[in-house]
Amino acid sequence: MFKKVLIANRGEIAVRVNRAAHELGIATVAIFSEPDRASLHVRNADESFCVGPGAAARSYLNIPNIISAALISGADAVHPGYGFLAENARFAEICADHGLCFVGPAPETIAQMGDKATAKAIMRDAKVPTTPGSDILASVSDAFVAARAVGYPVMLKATAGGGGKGMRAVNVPDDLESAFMVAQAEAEANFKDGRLYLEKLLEQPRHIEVQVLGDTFGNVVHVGERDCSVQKPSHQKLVEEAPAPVLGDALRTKLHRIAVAAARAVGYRSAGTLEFLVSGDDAFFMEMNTRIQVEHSVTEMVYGVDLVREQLRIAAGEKLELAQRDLVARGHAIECRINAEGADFTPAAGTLGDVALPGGFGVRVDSHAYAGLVVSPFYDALLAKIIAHGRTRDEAIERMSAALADTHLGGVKTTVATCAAVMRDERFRAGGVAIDFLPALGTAAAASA
Ligand code: MV4
Repeated sequence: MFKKVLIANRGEIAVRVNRAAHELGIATVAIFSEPDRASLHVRNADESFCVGPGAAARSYLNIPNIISAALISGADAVHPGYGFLAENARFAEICADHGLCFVGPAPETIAQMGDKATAKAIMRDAKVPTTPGSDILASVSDAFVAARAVGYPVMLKATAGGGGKGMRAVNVPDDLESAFMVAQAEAEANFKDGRLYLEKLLEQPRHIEVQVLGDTFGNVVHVGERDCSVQKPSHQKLVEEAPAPVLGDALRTKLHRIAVAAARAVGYRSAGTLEFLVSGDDAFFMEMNTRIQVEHSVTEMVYGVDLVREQLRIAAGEKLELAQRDLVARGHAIECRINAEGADFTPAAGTLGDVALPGGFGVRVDSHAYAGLVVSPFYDALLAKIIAHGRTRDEAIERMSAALADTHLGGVKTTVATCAAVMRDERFRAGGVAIDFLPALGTAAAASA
């Protein structure tokens, strides 16, 4: 096992990785930006290095400084968490070049899955169902031919995208040319890569993703699915749950089987997620995330598996501890993301005053929040993840509602009330809402206010 791991992240995930490392007897090195000096992840780590000023580009994305911190501290591994450098193939390669084990898949896998059109082509070749659509579009006239072939409405997507940037829905041929130009410009501006492809637009799909684990010996298991359909207009998730509600056993089993086949097809190592859009009885591969995800905790609650521990063990060359038959879902878990955000999900900065987080039977809180924490505008607004586990989905919802009522975060606006409104909502309680649920709820709340 590793002796020392550098955690190339901040916030709740840095705290989470620190904990898993300590449980395995691994010493930890935190990195921090100047405004993060007093952070919980810094306090909890065995040693720490300042890697630059507040702007992420100069600290948490500053590869030379992070590598220097790892080498000076004598770390033998780097855990990237999520966001920042987690899906940067070049960073993974640079770690290896410096004798540091990157806790994640091979750089080539990160690069292949990072290019969405390439990922889709690989999955199609591996017989994974993909949304009908085109390869890279060389021109607007290519787009007209492809759109006519799959039939309107269509979705234009940036191959360097993911998460919704450079994406445009097109309902009629008349709108295709301008949408193409806008999507291309957006992709070029955001990713320095304006290449687009298109797909048949799926109506009211659900976002269902499957957790996988692969080791260096070619063993691959799935750890069930999560429903992450409750998303903000910015495509950020707000509420996630496992297992997915109102999903037939046949489709559930099929998703699990497809995910394992997909992970095997790319020789996947570490924890990864296959994202699907589910529409009726059809499921289509959307993207593969080659990192630990924010919402990994709902899977952990239902399966009793520590996914970060598994990532560390796999990276150290150990075999998967669990066979597929040992992985049995128990009950239901729901996660609410508590962000420092005002109405309409606009970022809220400030200093946390009063902090009282929930707890008790079946409640888990992953957080770096403490009274006096300065919530800066530099980073992701996530303050805490509240996870409620119950024997049934109804029990998990009631437990979450009670936990949210016990959540007090003074000094900044948060998503607590929005999450509570989701828990009360009849459509959410019935289960199986589509991706347009939260934007519609937001509109309804605004109309009644
Ligand atoms: C789609 C789609 C409908 N049809 N693709 C959004 C982010 C990116 N990862 C893919 N996304 C979508 N792709 C086709 N062919 C609808 C979305 C989408 C979405 C997907 C998951 C969760 C929330 C979403 C919100 C809006 C659009």
